[in-house]
Amino acid sequence: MADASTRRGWYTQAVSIFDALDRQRPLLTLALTLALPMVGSACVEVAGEDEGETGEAGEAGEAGEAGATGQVPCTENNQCPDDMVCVADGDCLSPFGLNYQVRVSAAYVDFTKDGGAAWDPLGGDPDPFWTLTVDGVEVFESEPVDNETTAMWGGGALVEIQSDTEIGIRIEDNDANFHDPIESVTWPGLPASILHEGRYGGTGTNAEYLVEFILVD
Ligand SMILES: [Ca+2]
Ligand SMILES: [Ca+2]
Repeated sequence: MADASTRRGWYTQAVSIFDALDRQRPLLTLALTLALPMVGSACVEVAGEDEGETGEAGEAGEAGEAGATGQVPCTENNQCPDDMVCVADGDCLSPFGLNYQVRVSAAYVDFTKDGGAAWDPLGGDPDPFWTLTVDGVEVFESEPVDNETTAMWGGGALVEIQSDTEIGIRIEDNDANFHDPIESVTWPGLPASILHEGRYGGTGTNAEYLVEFILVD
């Protein structure tokens, strides 16, 4: 079909295309360099899927865990095992025997009491405040937030929490005579996982609320 001169023609054309590519090599190199991060991450994902079934990939995972226990300095709790916290010098430690700023940071109270009655005798929204007890002793009472179903607080109390420290939280509607209970929770000893998370989200019949445990060390 094609005689020798036509083949030579193709050859010459091919050579000139390669020459052109060669001249553009710096540009191609630049383009590849820019594309590499994307290509790289795609490769990692594919490799993970492929090697996930092999034993060796599993061992690599264990090595990562070992690093998180202390060899690699941590900067936040979620770099530590689920029952540990990250302290200021970068070590993952037991969460107990350390100081925490404890507070209810938010409460979202229902518009009425459980059963449908208004929070106040003459109607009106609740006036939430919260108290903290440690081993049965009240150590902190927040300011009330007047006539709001959504309340937020800063501050709180500094508490050294041991594994058997009893922590109690009570959220109430501030009233002249009798404070209507909103929600309460008591831990005979806080689970390490809550201190690791640094927070506890509660849901009751009258409100949802968030308790924070902020490590201070
Ligand atoms: Ca009330
Ligand atoms: Ca009120």
